[in-house]
Amino acid sequence: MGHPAYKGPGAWWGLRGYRMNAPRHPVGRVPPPGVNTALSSGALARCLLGLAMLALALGTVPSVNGIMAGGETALPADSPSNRLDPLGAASPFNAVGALAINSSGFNYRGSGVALSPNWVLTAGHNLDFNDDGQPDAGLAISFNLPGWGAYSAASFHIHPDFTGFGNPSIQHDLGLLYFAAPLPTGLFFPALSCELQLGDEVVLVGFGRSGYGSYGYTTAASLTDRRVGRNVVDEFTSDDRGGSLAAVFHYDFDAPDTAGQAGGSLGNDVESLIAPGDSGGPLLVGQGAGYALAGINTFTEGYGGRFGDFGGGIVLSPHLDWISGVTGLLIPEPSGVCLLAAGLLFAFTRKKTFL
Ligand SMILES: [Ca+2]
Ligand SMILES: [Ca+2]
Repeated sequence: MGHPAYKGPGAWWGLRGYRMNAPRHPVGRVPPPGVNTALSSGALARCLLGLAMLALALGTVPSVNGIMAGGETALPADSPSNRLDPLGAASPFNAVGALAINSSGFNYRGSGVALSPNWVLTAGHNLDFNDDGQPDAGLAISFNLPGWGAYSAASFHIHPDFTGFGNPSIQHDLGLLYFAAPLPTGLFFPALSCELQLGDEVVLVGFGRSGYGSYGYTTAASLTDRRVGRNVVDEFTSDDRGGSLAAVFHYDFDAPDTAGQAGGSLGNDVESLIAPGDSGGPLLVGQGAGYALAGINTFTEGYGGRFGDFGGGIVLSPHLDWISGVTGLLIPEPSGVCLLAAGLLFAFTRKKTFL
């Protein structure tokens, strides 16, 4: 169920008290599994790319389901494999890649989204494992795009107001990766000029762990398994440096028996929560035939991916100037135009799934 709407700057602390027993986790710091399947590519991917481009042109972007699956025995039936995006290079989410991160000799997994041929946006904490708010010395990251390949980042940039995760704040948790050699042609970069609103139905994309809302994680994070899910924005926390700008978004992982209720589940095979390894992945809203980037997923609160846990991340619109300043990308002023388009898109595509 949705928790109470955000009522002002003081509500954040009440919220923290309410969740005092629910540990907050960055969702990028997971060791890799022992074996990583090689990325696939080739004729099938090119064929699927053509189909996806046709689908985009016709306004029929496939609707797909979540990262954490629903209840194991609830209906509609669901599973982690049901939440996979199998389209590889042809996916409308083909700009969302997995991060293979090495810092101080340890390997981690995360997610990120390409903004342009040379820039990828992710969570700041994916670049900062000693929590000092700065990219770690000797950091090495490859960006893995299913159906395309792996690409090595040349340099790293963390938002200047990021303190290190929870050290003391989780806000401004954004990082940029620069690629000296361009990423492949054909990526569907998300639009950046969208203002996130309470109640928005959002799409979550990432390469993190999956499992069942009934009892938690059952799969590892990977460089190949991109999953896509949905939820509804329940609440914002305002900027902890002052002002009223929405800085952090929150949503809850509703159990299937709340489907149809106000603030309840979007359906057992739709409602989702992010999980370890999804950190840095995008929070998207529909915009026309594509998607706009409205936030970056950075944390969960709760008990290991179960119903009743919370997810959240960084609202992007206050940071577009920073992104533009670092990358040189020209970004239009945010507008609410995408929201109407989102409603139309979701109404049009709700019955379609990848599988
Ligand atoms: Ca650091
Ligand atoms: Ca929810």
